Amino acid sequence: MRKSTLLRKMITSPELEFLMEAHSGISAKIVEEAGFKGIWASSLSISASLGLRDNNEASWTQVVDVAEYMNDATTLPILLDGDTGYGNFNNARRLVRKLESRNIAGVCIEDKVFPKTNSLASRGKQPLADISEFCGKIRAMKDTQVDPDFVVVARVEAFIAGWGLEEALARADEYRNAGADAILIHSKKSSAVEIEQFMKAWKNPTPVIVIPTKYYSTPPEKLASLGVSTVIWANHNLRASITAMQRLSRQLHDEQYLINIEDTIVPVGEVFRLQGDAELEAAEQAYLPVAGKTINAIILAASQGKTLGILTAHIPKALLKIGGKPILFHQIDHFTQMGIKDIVVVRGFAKENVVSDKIRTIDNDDFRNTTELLSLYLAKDEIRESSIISYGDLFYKSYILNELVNDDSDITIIADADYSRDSGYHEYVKTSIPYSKKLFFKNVSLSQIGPDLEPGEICGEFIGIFKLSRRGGDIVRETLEVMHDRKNFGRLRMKDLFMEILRKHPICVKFIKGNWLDINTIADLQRMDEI
Ligand code: SPV
Ligand code: MG
Repeated sequence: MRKSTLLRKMITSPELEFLMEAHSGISAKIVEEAGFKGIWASSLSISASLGLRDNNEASWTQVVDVAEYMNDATTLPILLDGDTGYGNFNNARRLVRKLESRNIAGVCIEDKVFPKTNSLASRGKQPLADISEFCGKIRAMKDTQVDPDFVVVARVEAFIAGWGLEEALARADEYRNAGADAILIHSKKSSAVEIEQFMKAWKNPTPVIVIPTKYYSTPPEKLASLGVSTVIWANHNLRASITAMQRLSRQLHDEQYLINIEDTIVPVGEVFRLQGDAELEAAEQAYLPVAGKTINAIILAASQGKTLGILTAHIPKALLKIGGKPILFHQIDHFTQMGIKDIVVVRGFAKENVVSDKIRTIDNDDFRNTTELLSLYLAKDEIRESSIISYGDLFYKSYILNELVNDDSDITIIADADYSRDSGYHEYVKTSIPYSKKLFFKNVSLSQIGPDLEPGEICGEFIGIFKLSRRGGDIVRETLEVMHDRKNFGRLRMKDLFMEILRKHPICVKFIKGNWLDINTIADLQRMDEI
């Protein structure tokens, strides 16, 4: 059922119905969870929660924006307190169009003059609108609405302005004739005397709504017996939250300690629940890349990086900073942004510095005598359904990771066709087809890998990141077990693993061109900062 239809049913039902005030998305949600059937988007509460006065200080578009947040947060229909309609008939009908487009169920306008003053304020006059001008406004609003159930409530302020019963009745009757779906008769007396007079004299079928803020001791049964259709609790969530916030702020200011506070307020988890976190979690399951759900990452970050001298005297090279952030944490951020939250780091040198609540760790305490292959061996049981293995000193653009995540070969390594020929250690690759632009991001298979390839054979350079499917993981684990028996295992490199695998299984190569660096020298580090 449309929200407008729900609201219309409420105000025309023979039962006494209640609209509860809300002024924000979260308060709208709270009202719904309490069991109410409809919401009053109060101008007093909305303006106050914005830190403004209820004198049209908030622009009408700002009010409509708040109403939209409220509407998004609840399935309940909202009756917006539209003050005077924010101008003449033209402004009021434009308001109707905007409210309809944002699925607000109805609007109440009051017969005062823009800018209006809150009806309960002791300060300020309450000049009333000209009756015929206000009737024109109602007609314009009714003529504009597209949804026949959109509700227009006409609010009579004759009692508020001190004009008495006769004026109130005359106005209500005119507004009914102009097409109002309901009359809101307002009073600021501390008893319901004016409401009682009005209801006894009101012989029309048009429903009547009241706001008993000031005559709060009047029981709802009394209002029901007078024939009132709907009661608005107009500002009580706002006032309750002010009471709570004042009490808490004072206490925390005085005590400067949370110990006595924590149990008196909702846990943060309740905030998350009200924000609809569970829905987002379910949506993530449904919509994030499939690989992201089961993929995990293993970062090999045990080595010190001696060639970097003083820079790595106390931290491993994976913790060198680029743009103020350690390289390792650039990687961790790339992974988490891809939805890969299961991250294991194999640490070794200065391992006490490699800590984060985003990672688990495995220690390669023999890091001085071993290479990245032994680190991988230590982490082999972490290779699961789909795993990305990466060197810890690798700095790369995140699209490279994206390409790997979406690759479904069993073993895929990334190679840079724009390879370096400096004197450092590089694992060059020879592939089934040499790199060409047409190949960009297509897979080819690895024929050979190592530092000693003939220049004419080199197609690219392994950059230190690869992905394994479940089957690829099994192959790597089995191969590592076989190789582990060799005496010099601790000195073998990743290329030895790949060459061993190639004896029985293919390895895919994805080519990139640049957009990454590893760090072996201070010059590398400077280049990274330039990037
Ligand atoms: C509101 O809630 O903003 C109202 C009711 O308009 S009253 O504050 O009584 O004017
Ligand atoms: Mg108001």
